[in-house]
Amino acid sequence: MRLVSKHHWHVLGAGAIGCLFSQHLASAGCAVTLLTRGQPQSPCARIRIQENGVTREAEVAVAPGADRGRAAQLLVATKAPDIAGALASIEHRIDAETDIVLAANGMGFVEQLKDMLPGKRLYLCITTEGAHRLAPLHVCHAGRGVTRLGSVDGLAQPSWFADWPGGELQQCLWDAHVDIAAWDKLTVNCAINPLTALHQCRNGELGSSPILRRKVAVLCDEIAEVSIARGRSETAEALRTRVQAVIAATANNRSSMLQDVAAGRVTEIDYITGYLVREAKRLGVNTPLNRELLSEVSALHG
Ligand code: KPL
Repeated sequence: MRLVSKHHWHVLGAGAIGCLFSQHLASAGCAVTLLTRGQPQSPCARIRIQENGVTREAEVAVAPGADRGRAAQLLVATKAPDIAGALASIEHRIDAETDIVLAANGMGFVEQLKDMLPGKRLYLCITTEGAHRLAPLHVCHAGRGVTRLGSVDGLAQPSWFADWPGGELQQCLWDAHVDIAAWDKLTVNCAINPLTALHQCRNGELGSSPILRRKVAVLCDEIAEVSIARGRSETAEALRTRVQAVIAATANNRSSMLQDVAAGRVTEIDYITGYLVREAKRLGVNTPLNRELLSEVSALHG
């Protein structure tokens, strides 16, 4: 049986990951409040998570972000380009004791937030749980993964971490080097997401189409060179193997970037390939195919 926690989580972003974690935390005994941009229709809502024909549900509170009331534990599950705006809209709820947990894809937003909210305690949540939205507050939990939480400043594990492991998050751990996990996830996203968005294909096609498989290999060569320049020891061959394993494990997925493009939303390209290309430039590494994909995907929502 899980221990009842007294932590109250405020959540920004009711997409697939926001709903998945909100339902999980509510089932663990936490109070959960979804913060909305406008006035919600009702002060509470039911989140439904579907997995292999079984539905898990949880009742959560819903409140306008603009209302008063401090957020002690704040989970930010918006897309990377929306984080700064979402946090600015609820700045009045954030104080010196607020712990901000960022669960977006990509990198580069931590630096932005350090300027915007100096001295605030920031944490990353790097997850490979597979989830997509079926309808508002209704999510398909399509694949189990690993969730790593850690402080961007190397702070010790906080008491609220106890809310996370267990239940449906079977592999959830505290990671003192979560920045490495973030980079490793970014490298996989760089190799998969832009190609699937441009070729409008499921992840599996990057393994089955010889032309796309070749492009993935070239991307991995470039990405591994940047990783090595940053001090990571993973070879291009090891990265190719890791990426092909993710492609095989998520063959039926439509990547998050493909879903954004299909829905006409701004993509996270600037925080994924854009971040890699900026790092490559800083370190003097040439990444022509990544640069090409960056400009092609950026042009889709130019
Ligand atoms: O993280 C993903 C994404 O779509 O953003 C992958 C691993 C590529 C799975 O689709």
